[in-house]
Amino acid sequence: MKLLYSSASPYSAKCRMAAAYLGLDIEFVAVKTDEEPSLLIDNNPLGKIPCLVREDAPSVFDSATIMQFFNRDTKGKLYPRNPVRRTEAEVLEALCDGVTDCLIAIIYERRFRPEDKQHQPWIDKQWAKVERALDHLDAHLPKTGKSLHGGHFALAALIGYLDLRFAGQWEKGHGKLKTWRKKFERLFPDYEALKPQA
Ligand SMILES: N[C@@H](CCC(=O)N[C@@H](CS)C(=O)NCC(=O)O)C(=O)O
Repeated sequence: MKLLYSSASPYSAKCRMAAAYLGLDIEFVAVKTDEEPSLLIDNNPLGKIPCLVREDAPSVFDSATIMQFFNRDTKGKLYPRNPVRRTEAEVLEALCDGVTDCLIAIIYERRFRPEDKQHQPWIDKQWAKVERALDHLDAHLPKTGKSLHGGHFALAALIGYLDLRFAGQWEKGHGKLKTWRKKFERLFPDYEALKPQA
């Protein structure tokens, strides 16, 4: 299997970290989404990463679906079996991915629109969602024991993306999230190599 990714992509980082944690035999293939290579659009018409390309089987996207595929492929090693804990892990992942959606929307507004067409109130609305969600996460940090789950990887990918693109803008009032990142790094030493990076 091949996982199409880019090094800065937070959704890709989530899946790459999970794959490494599970010890899956997957080749990571870097792609440039802007160039729309056929390897990507033939496997995901949306032209988005991450995308898992399988031999003799349809490709799998998006990142949450890939995580569930990894979980089934490892007979349940990526999410808790207990139904209450499982729902908590999935909601945590949905929240972190949702914050990431807001951050990506801000980045794309600035990157793809000419300066005079960028709409600051819309950017501000996205940032308000980010702040609200970070406040919530800081106040409700997930428990992190020896075994990690999909929600932990989503949170670690989100923090890595904040560090990469919004350094100096997100940390104030979110000290517990910063401490959590250090704890996560100790439990998952590959974080430094796999977190979103330029
Ligand atoms: N909901 C999707 C979002 C994926 C996504 O937006 N990925 C970005 C890179 S971080 C992308 O491929 N952007 C290229 C594009 O939108 O054309 C997921 O969780 O996989």
